[in-house]
Formats: sequence, structure tokens, C-alpha cells
Amino acid sequence: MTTRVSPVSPYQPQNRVQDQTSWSGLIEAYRPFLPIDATTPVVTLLEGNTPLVPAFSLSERIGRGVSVYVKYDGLNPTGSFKDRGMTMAISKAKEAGAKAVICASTGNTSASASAYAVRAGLKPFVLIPDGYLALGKLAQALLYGAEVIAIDGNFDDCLNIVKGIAQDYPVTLVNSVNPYRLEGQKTAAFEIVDRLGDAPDWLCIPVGNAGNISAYWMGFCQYHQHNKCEKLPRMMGFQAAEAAPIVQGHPVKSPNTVATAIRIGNPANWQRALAVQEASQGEFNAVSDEEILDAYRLLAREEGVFCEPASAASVAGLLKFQDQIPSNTTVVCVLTGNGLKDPQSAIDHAQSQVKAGIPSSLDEVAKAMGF
Ligand code: AN7
Repeated sequence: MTTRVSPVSPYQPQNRVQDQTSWSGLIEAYRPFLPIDATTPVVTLLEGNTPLVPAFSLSERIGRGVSVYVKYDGLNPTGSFKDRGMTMAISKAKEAGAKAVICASTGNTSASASAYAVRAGLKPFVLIPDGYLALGKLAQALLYGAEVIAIDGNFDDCLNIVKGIAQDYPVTLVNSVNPYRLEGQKTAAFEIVDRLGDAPDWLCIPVGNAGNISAYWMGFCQYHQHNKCEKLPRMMGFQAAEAAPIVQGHPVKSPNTVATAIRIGNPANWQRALAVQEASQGEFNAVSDEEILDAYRLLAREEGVFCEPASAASVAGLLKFQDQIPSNTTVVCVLTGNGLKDPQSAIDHAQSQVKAGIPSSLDEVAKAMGF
């Protein structure tokens, strides 16, 4: 029998479907490493597989043969790393028969929980600190159809309340105290090793509730146990200076930072974070809002990478503590959220401004351009 290969236009639907199936989401990609059964309903938006972008300008600034990459997790389906955890948490909630989920959030968790919940046919509830959510995140939660409840309190107050609600009412908690969240998020470490061929020497990462730093460490350790990497990275966590409870060693009652995503005073995964620090010989350090904004602008202006302010804390930390990095090493900075999440911060802190009021003529425009 001969096989006939028909010439198919690349624009035909079946072809597009085929293209999409080449990446089926992180649960399918890393199923043997995840607590997933054959019968678990997989709720996915094809998250994961995000680019590890070489940061040429940062590498050049640091010099000494240090190679810097950014893990651009803002390119996940809802624009943040939370999707990695949410595909797992919502799949497991659905498997357990949940009808509704709830989370406290500084924004990204609420967007991600809402998207995955509606995809699974579950009702999303989100509790947020009134007035402290970046605009894009609020827009997402509302459009996905979540019940958004804003309280007169901060994230830590929100988390305490949702923990109580999940105990008293039939709703599943999907904050990072839900163990499946960290299981999903650890796959980012797998992807980095799969790409680099080994773990980096340093992993720089912003820290709020310290779920992500804990998840990455789980991922690196699990891959190490399976001989997929030889090294284990030093885990370098960075908090905003006025929201730095782990650095200071005590909860912060009124945390404050331009990086609203990490405006957290009493991290849910505090103990885990300390264990990660010890096991990886890592450090927790603080970066000021000014340092965060400098890194935010540098990433955009020199690397062409637009992340949200909280994400830039990883790069701010790298630049601040670069003297500690040995020569000829590899550093990965995790960019946890997309810059489009927080357009107001971009407009407020960009160095460029719109040249307005220019008459509609070629000569005037050329003049405005400096010609
Ligand atoms: C962009 O969405 O806590 O240390 O409620 O959105 O794992 O908490 C967000 C956290 C870093 C900190 N970067 O991660 C929420 C929330 C961004 C974030 C963090 C968050 P964790």
C-alpha cells in the first residue's frame, strides 16, 4: 500500500490544531513528576513552556563570564507564573468534586484562579485588598466572571479570611497553601534544566508568600534526584524593602511597595522558605522600590522585556548583589508576571513621555523627531 501525502495548506484548521498539540500543557509534559492519576481531569490552557531569554545587556553589565537569562513566565496564558500552579490546583479540585474555589490575592492569583475555574466549570471567588490591585489583574478577574470581593485590609487579612471560609463553607482554597499549587509551579525549574542542560548557579526570584521559591527548589531537587542535573542553584530571594518580613525576621504589619504583587507582610510559606534558604545556601535580601523600578526600566529599555514591577525585583537583586556571583557562572532571574498587568506603573515610571500637541504636518513631526 502506498501512502499518499496530500499537500495541505498551512492555514487549514487541522494543521493549526496539530501545531497546538505539540505542547499540551505542563501536566502532560511532566506527568511522571506530578501527583496526577490517569483519571484526573486535566484543566489546562496550555500553560508552561515559557522562554528562557538570554539577557545580553545584563550579562555584559556584570561581565566576568556570567551568563544571565530571564525565565519569562509572564508569557503564560493569564500572564503570570500562577497558571503553573493553577492547572494543578484546579484539576485536583475538579477531581475531588469541588463546585467553587476561593483565593486571596494581590492580583495574579485571582486572574489565574478565575480563568482555570471557569474553564473547569467551577465558580471562582476572589478576595482582594481594596485599591491595591494592578488594573490588568482586576480587569481579568472581572472579565473571567469571578465574584470579586474587595476588603478594607491588606493581602494578609484576605488570606486569613479565605482560610476560614474554606474551612466553614464548601469552597476549595487555591492559594499556595494548597500543595498542588507548588507541584505545578515546580515545573518551571524542570523547564530551565531541560533548556540549560543543568541547573543554574544562582536562581534570583521575587518573594511574596514564598510559594514560588519553595516550588522551584522542589523542582530542582526532584530533577537532581533523577540525575537530570548535576548542580543545585543557590536560591536568592528578593523582597521589597518595606515588605520584607523574611529579611527582617518578623511580620510586617503594613507592608508597602510599588510592586503590589509582593505587598505581603506575613508570607504563607515562611517556614518552607527558611528551609530552602538553608538547604540551598541561599539568601533573602531586600531591594528598594527605586532599585525595583531601575531594573524594571532596564529590562524594558535594554532587553526589550516588559515585566511587572514585582518581577523586576529579581533583576534588582541580581544587580545589587552581583559582586557575590562567582565568575563564569549562570544566573536565571525569574520574571513572574507580564508588564501589561500593570500599565499604570509603566506610564508613571517610564523615562519616555508622549510628545503631545504636535500639529498634523510632516514638517512639525520631523521637527518633533529632532530632525
Ligand atoms: C508577579 O497573586 O501572591 O512568593 O496573590 O504576582 O510565590 O507569593 C502574587 C505573588 C511574585 C510572589 N511575582 O510569589 C497573588 C500573589 C508576582 C506575583 C509573586 C507574586 P510568591
